[in-house]
Amino acid sequence: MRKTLLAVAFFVVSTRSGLGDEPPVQGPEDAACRAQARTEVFTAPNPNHLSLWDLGSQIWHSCMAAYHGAAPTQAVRNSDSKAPALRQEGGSPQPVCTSGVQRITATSKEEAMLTLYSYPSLFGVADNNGYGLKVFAFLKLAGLPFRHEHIMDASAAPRAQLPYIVDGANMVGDSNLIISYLTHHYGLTIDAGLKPGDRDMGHLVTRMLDDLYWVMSYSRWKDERFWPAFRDALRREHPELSDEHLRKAREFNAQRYYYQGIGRYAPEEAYARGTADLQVLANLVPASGFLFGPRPSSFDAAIYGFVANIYFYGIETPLKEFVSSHANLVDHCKAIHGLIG
Ligand SMILES: N[C@@H](CCC(=O)N[C@@H](CS)C(=O)NCC(=O)O)C(=O)O
Repeated sequence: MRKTLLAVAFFVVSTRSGLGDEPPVQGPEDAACRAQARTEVFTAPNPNHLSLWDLGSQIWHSCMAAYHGAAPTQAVRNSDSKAPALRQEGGSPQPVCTSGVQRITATSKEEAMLTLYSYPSLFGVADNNGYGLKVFAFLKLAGLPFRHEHIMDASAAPRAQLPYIVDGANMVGDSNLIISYLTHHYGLTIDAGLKPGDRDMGHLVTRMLDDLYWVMSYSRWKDERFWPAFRDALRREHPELSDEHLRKAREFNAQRYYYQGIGRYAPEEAYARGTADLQVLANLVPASGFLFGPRPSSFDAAIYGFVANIYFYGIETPLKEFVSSHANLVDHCKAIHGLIG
């Protein structure tokens, strides 16, 4: 019992403050593996019924072993994109850790710098995808210098999804894991003042935005009323996109929506889902300041990632109509936009 409490305390303390009584972080691998253990400990298979502490330690140890025992990896250029692809010598692409951080070797000084790989900009926002814009805003708000590479081919990314970062020898995918990695790796204090309840609420808001993503994406690619305006904006700002490219992307998205489920909703049903999420945001975001006070946290970056991708678009979807008619959401969006501009 005492052990379980200690284990929970370890994860709670370390997740809450990034400091607590945890021993000092011993390097990037240690930071990354701690982040991985925290992320996975509540969901990892546990056939031997280990305590949270032991399970967390096991995840940490196998992550560290993967770093130290794995064959050397090297980054190679993907001929179709500017993104580095991961290749393990003598074999097919293979991540060192199944989630969290992968180890690569930067091939140039440029690649050694923290680099965000994400989708292209649109309508004046730095990434037309909410997840990538979240990370972009986070990096700006946290004041970390980085390079931004806009790409469209996600095949080189961990899990083949954008965004991802390359930071020296580390490659991390998934917007939330990226934020967690950067916070621990660089000792960032952007969320240091948050209370435990703020972090829980922030987590729920983040997951709700993951759901809003689908409705937002549906409004662009699937709803026949808005697709032409979205297509034309993409073509205008990114003339390199061919008709064939767009046709394939639309087809691919239609499949994703179908299997995720949103594709089986009639437009008005889908927007009812999206505006219900936005209503919760409108209830939570204060009339001035940020979600948890006068200074923005990583959760404000997450809100911005999705709301800016609705508000700044010259496409009058029901989602945009909702945001535009809520002054607190508009002011929040403009405030973050101003801070990171
Ligand atoms: N959980 C991920 C989600 C990222 C995501 O859904 N990325 C999509 C955006 S469209 C993607 O890159 N999809 C490419 C594909 O599935 O091929 C995060 O938070 O970063």
